[in-house]
Amino acid sequence: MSKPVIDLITNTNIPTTPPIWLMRQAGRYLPEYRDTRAIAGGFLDLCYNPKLAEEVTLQPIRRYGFDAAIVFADILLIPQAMGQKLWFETGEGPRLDPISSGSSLSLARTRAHLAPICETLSRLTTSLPSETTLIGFAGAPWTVATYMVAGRGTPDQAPARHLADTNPDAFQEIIDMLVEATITYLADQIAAGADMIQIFESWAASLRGADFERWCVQPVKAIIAGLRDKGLTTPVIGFPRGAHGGLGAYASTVGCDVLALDTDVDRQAVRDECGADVVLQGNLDPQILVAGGAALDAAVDAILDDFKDQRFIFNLGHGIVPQTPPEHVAQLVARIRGQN
Ligand code: 1CP
Repeated sequence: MSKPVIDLITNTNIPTTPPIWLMRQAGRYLPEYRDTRAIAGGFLDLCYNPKLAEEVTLQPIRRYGFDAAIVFADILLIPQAMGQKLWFETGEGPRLDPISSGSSLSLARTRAHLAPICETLSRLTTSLPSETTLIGFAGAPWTVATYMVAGRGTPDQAPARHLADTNPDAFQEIIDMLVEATITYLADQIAAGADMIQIFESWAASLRGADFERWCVQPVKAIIAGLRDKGLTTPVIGFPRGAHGGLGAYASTVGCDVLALDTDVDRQAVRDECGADVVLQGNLDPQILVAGGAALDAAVDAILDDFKDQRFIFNLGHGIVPQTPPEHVAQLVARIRGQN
């Protein structure tokens, strides 16, 4: 059977109903996810357990029939695979032993370390409905490096910016190692069965001008080129969250097939700027999904109207938040599919 998301990318037809999936669609807003995570022990145990990671990837597909499933994993597994210590503080988020160069990192064991994620993907190729697109992913090097240098999530990415400004050679070394590890990891995900790849640049907003070009654009361009050099034509979704202007140029320079838009993007401007060649994805505000009701219906209708003449994948502008009522997600899907 054909897959609506892949058909959209490979054909030029515009379907009457756009395909839909949601960033962070597997997660804490679902009671069945919380149950499975408790069985696994912790978040990282869940990521490295192919059977349970498969289960949580399938949970939102069973509930809502999304057109795509994203493998359950995290962007910070790559630094861990390179030898950096990683743990999750309950209720707070990721923690890593901070680094200021690549000297303590190694690429020797990344494939073996990340093999369980590829096993999750390979299991999903048989358990997912045949029409559901399977998405693999990685973080973009800049975004991943912001966590590696700071040792945690930061509001302004100041530690990574400081290292890039004061010791660009050391920072470049970290970025180059991430590019190489990410090409290998994504190629392995594709070999295991991923139909499509998303590259999350969640912290693009902290860089401008030449810094944005050097640390955000060039590394993602190198990753996509690295995949193409291996003969892999798998579609890639770029997501430069908070990038200031120039989204059309970003998409054409990095060479992504789909451009994911964050909540703050002006949809009409980006549609005009990108033209018909790039498939767009996005950009419902996750907070409107928490609100539900008439506000949700109106926001969905506005997006459908703005993109009615455009190849488009419905998604959020950032990940689902844990306080989202699951029934609001059902309302969203029904609205898009014209059932309410
Ligand atoms: O169960 C839990 O309590 C852990 C919460 C959680 C989950 C469900 C984390 C910790 N990661 C994930 C899974 C995850 N992360 C997925 C797969 C599932 C899906 O989308 O359905 C994906 C694609 C990610 C990607 C990810 N991790 C990003 C990029 C997207 C984004 O949200 O901007 C980032 C920045 C991370 C780091 C991370 N991992 C977890 C948290 C809480 C964070 C953010 C930390 C911070 O900066 O505050």
